[in-house]
Amino acid sequence: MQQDYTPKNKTMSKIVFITGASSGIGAACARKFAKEGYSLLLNARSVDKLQTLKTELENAYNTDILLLPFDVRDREAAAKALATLPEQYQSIDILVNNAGLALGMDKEYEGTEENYDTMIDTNITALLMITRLVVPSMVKRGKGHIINIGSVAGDAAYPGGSVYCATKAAVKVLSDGLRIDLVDTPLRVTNVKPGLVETNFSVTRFAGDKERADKVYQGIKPLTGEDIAEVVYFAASAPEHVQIAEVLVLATHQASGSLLYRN
Ligand code: 8X3
Repeated sequence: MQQDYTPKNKTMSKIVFITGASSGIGAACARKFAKEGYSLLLNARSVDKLQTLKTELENAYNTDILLLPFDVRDREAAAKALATLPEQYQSIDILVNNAGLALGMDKEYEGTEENYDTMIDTNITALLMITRLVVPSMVKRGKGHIINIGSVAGDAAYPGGSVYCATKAAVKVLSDGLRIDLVDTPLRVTNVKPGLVETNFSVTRFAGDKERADKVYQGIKPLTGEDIAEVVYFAASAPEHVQIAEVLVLATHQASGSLLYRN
């Protein structure tokens, strides 16, 4: 994919790198940070979806955007993309580790190996590997913020959520561990834990079954990707001495991963 690296803005503004940016919470974060004047590094698997988002954002805001189309599970592709960033995009200020998914709602002893591998590889291993690739240069520069998109699902297991919940519990522990490891640096680590957010999350979870996915949001007003992007941006824009370590964001009629009130 040929891209023009010439920045529109002579002095590049702060740079945010968002994984899984082509839809849902990731795309909402891209819109919010672009609106606030950030330059964007946008990752997802689909070049077409990324390109559509890039065009939308470039038309709406004065922003510089570079697309990094690779599967976050592909370590070689991730390492290559980050090692060959054009110079003006190398100083990443904020990493939003958003790429993640749930597949199925099976009992732990009945789900497929493939679904389990995909969730664990994407939600845990890839998040860790992207962190491993990005954070050393932040440490060297003494500047940076890692924002992991966890989930209320990481707080406790719910029926049919065993493996997904386990991956989000891992995101919490990786966030806490990273915060410990960076305590002697100016870097900050935030774990944003959304509850019910209406995106393509449930359509993906139910393998494209839109009717089943729609039922998840029936009788309750869910959060939107934009609601979560506002929280992510709040954490990112807090004064430098303020580290928003963890935020649980629920719909008003949601009390936990397994308790919702529907009317
Ligand atoms: C998504 C939240 O409650 O649908 O991470 O698992 S939930």
